[in-house]
Amino acid sequence: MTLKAVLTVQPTTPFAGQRPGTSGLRKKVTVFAQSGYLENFVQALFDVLPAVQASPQGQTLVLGGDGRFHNRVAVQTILRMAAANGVARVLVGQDGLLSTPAASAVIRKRGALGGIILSASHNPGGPDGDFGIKYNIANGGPAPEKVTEAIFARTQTLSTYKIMSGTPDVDLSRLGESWLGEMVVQVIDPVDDHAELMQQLFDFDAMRAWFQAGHRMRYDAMGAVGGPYARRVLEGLLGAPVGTVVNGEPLEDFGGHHPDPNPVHAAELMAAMSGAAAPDFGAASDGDADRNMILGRDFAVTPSDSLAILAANATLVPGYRAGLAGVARSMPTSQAVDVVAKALGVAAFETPTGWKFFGNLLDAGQATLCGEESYGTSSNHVREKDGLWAVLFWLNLQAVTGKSVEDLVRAHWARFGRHVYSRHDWEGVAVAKADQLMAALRAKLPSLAGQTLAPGLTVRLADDFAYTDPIDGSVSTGQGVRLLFESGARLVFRLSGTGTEGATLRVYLERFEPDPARHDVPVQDALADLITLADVLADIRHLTGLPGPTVVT
Ligand code: VG1
Ligand code: CO
Repeated sequence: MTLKAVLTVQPTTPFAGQRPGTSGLRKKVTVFAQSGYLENFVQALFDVLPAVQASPQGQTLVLGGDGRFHNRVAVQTILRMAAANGVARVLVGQDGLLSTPAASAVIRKRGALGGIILSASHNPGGPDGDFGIKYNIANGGPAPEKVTEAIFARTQTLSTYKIMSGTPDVDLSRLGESWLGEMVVQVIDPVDDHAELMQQLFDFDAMRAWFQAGHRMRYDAMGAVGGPYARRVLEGLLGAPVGTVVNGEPLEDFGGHHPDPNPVHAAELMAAMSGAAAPDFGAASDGDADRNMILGRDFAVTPSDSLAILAANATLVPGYRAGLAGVARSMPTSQAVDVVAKALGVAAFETPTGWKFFGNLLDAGQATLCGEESYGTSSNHVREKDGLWAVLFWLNLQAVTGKSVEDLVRAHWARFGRHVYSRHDWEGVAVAKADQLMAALRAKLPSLAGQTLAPGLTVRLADDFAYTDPIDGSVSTGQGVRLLFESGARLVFRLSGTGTEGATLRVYLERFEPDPARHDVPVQDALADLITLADVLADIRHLTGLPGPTVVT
């Protein structure tokens, strides 16, 4: 007997606070699990699509997530709602899984109208953890602000949502097609399209030979969705020994890990990469596998440096043999890549934080590589940051140059100078205090230009970063307070837009060091005067009530 799906129009009332942040709507699982919460957001999306993009009726959408707690339930709800809203076909990753870069690749390759990605990325998971949802448009990239703002506005007015009922959950464990009402649900292998794309970009023969020569690597997937992707490529296609990928099984609570690949949360990998017996190459990805951490033996690569080094060496990799059209970085990311762009004679763009701001530059062919200081790097092959892509880029460079990670970084510093860089996060700050701190800083800005705030730190420019998109002219203001000093040093303050509890103040510190003799000065020492200045200027300790930053990367 086949059960017939029944279209139900369900009354609902708006929830406050459904405005997407830096990367989608992120809240506690307990918030998302409330009856109607996810449904309202998804219906708002379907309601605004005709105005901001195209009607979802008769279209194909992509759906998947990082596998965190609530992913399975949410996928079934969204499938029922897609069917009720007239979507013709949904491509859903097996078991509801798709990494963020893979979702981007699938949207592009299959010509979908867009995709819904279920992830709170680097935020912790589990029943007490975070959940998230975001919409990506037809280019495979995060929806721009005009779309997310329209969705938010609609969440404040809607009074019903549409959903199919009367049928059991769709079986997502097997590949293939089934019907949900008039809609086709096509369960796809979550890895295939992405793995194929990687083979088009990188020198797989050279990387295979690198492993065959006995080099060793450790890839920590942090119990998140990156495991299957890394295993297929590294242990499968490249012949790396089984066990190269650790924590490779996607788990609903990430095995208790905080899936944020930085030296603090990837402490296990840091330890494994220390000492003479450590592997040659270490890497990690985050909850949705769009971030990357790159390590050599006893050596960590700063993400801003990583972007600059990939740009400087891009022509050594098949996919970028013809050179770069341009590069782009988020404002808080160090200026290391700007120096490379200058040497290459290509444009360097500076955008607000968040991958959505790179989409237009990539679509217009003005930028080839993009990156953020927050362990995010990618290129025009997708419209998201891509963890495994960055790892393979570094592997490809090691394989064709015969140099270690540390050698590659040191050679780069010797040629271009070092942009000494650190980010200090002050987490769990009361929202009112954080707002007060930023408001006080903004009020000070007009008085700062030209002032010498500490020895060697004369302000050249102090502003609240605003960005005009060079392609569509859209303007984004209030993107972070920045102080640029005559020496090239920078100090940037902004509040996180991805957290779910209190506020997080991010302080970004940067100083240029041309002298190779000083490239080994410990980073926090080299930045000590900027660290002190930041505290004095923004009264951080006093206003946050914290004795020091909670995370230093
Ligand atoms: C953080 C990072 C930002 C990144 C964003 C999403 O945002 O700073 O660079 O794009 O996370 O990354 P915020 O607003 O908290 O500083 V992911 O991997 O969480 O999607
Ligand atoms: Co992420």
